[in-house]
Amino acid sequence: RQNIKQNVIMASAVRDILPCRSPAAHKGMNGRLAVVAGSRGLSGAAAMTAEGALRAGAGLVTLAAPASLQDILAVKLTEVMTKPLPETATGGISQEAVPDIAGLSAASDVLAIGPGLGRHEETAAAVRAVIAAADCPLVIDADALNALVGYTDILSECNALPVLTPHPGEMARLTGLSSQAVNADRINIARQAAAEWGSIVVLKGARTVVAFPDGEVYINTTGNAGMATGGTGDALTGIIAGLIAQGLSSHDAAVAGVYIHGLAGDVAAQAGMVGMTATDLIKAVPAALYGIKS
Ligand code: B4P
Ligand code: MG
Repeated sequence: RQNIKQNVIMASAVRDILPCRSPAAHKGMNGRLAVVAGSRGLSGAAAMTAEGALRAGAGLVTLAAPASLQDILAVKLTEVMTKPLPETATGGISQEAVPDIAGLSAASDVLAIGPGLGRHEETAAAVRAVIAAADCPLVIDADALNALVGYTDILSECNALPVLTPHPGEMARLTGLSSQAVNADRINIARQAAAEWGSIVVLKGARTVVAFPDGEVYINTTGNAGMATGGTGDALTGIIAGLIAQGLSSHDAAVAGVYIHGLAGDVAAQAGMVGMTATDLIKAVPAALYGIKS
């Protein structure tokens, strides 16, 4: 175990990983990305995930959300396409949404699922069906992680290595530990989970840990306490998916994504750390990308 690679994420490595935009690029070359997110009262999480993906450079982003959120999402979002999904009486996606999402995933380079979906059991079952059937790479966050509590074995049915992005509270639910116990041994817990679930595990918080099934671990150094505010996790989900859409492997997108996300938080904090918002961070992603490349 002692010999397993443990790395700090370096700017130079992220620079090498990031895609170079061809001067002749068109939007079709920068990937098609689908986001499955949102429920009644949680439209912001869905919007921020989609915007994080766009700001990371994804070409075309489609947000699939419960039908009753369509009007509000159309006002919030300008560049993102929306797809209305069948919903439960409580305003979360229903089982009938599963074939629609399967069709969307077949036409997408990556699917980000989870932010703001809510915890209704029918929604959770639909999420599990989507994860088991998806035929593109997945980024799994928030309520899609909650849907996996007791069902992590379905992750082995994924075609590509899924990226899971739990905060310590979500990791605690998935492992049965307390969040204090998770935080007390972050590297080993992320590493064990990655091996057990056959997944890339991004354990968030100050010094986010990215762990791979072979035991390789990366620790992030960007970011600041101003990011401890609602929605920054949704932005990360979008950023990682946005990098996969542009052709990065899930491995490279997870490593580069957490670095870029933290750097965007650092850029946003230059205007004041306390009181910065997730929207400020999302708007700073292009400057963070530019800073890494130049
Ligand atoms: P939820 O209510 O599920 O919150 P959320 O919708 O997931 O919020 P969001 O998506 O914006 O934030 P996320 O944490 O995903 O859960 C919140 C609850 O979870 C808390 O009340 C708490 O109980 C528990 N919890 C969360 N974080 C915890 C922690 N570190 N220790 C113990 N319990 C915790 O994403 C936030 C993003 O900001 C991540 O990318 C993270 O790495 C970054 N970030 C946050 N604080 C940072 C810091 N100090 N330095 C650098 N980066 C930081
Ligand atoms: Mg979150």
